[in-house]
Amino acid sequence: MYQLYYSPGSASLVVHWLLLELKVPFSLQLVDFSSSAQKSAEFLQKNPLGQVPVLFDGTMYRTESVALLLYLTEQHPSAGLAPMPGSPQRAAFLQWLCFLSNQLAPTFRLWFYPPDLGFEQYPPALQQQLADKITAIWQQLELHLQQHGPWLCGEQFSAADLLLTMYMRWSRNMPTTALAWPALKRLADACRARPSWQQLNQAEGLTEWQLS
Ligand SMILES: N[C@@H](CCC(=O)N[C@@H](CS)C(=O)NCC(=O)O)C(=O)O
Repeated sequence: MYQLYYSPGSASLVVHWLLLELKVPFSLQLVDFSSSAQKSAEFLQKNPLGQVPVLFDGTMYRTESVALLLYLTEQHPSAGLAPMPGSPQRAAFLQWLCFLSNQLAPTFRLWFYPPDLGFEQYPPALQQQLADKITAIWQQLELHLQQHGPWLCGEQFSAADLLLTMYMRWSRNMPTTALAWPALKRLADACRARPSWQQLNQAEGLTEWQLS
């Protein structure tokens, strides 16, 4: 049975969501950020970076959300949540997972963690630059979805769409939320219509997000 170390709404969300979609047994271990539990000696043994998600798979503690998406979808291929190696859509699946984790995730990390760059609070110009960079990425994704959607991998829904929806949720308190882009909103609405989304929100105590 899997054990997921998580913090509500954080990068562990997509792994939690995927486990629900896969309908495999798992348990949740809350990592309490308010008491810096992610930096405790015990947790650092599981992930020396002091970050969630961490997944115990019965053998090892494994980290990195995108690696976990690849790992879990390959472990449970019958769920059909990823084009498998050798299938025509596999390259697109890998491309979009890497795009999201290389472009969007590091920019969001900087947005949410000014101390990573030595700031308590960003100077307004730097904050604006980060917001602009995220906006440019939404724009690029919107164009892709309009031309090749409705999902990131075209006609095939996949775990990459869950990952994108998690990142979109992170923009909910930004000056422009990702829901302002119509094809992105359609994708997020379709993902949020899945029963697993309600289960996830309930389990993590999250509130829904809207176009403000
Ligand atoms: N590349 C990692 C990033 C994980 C990450 O940044 N997690 C954040 C939550 S979104 C975290 O654990 N932050 C706690 C901290 O840095 O103290 C992944 O995708 O798994």
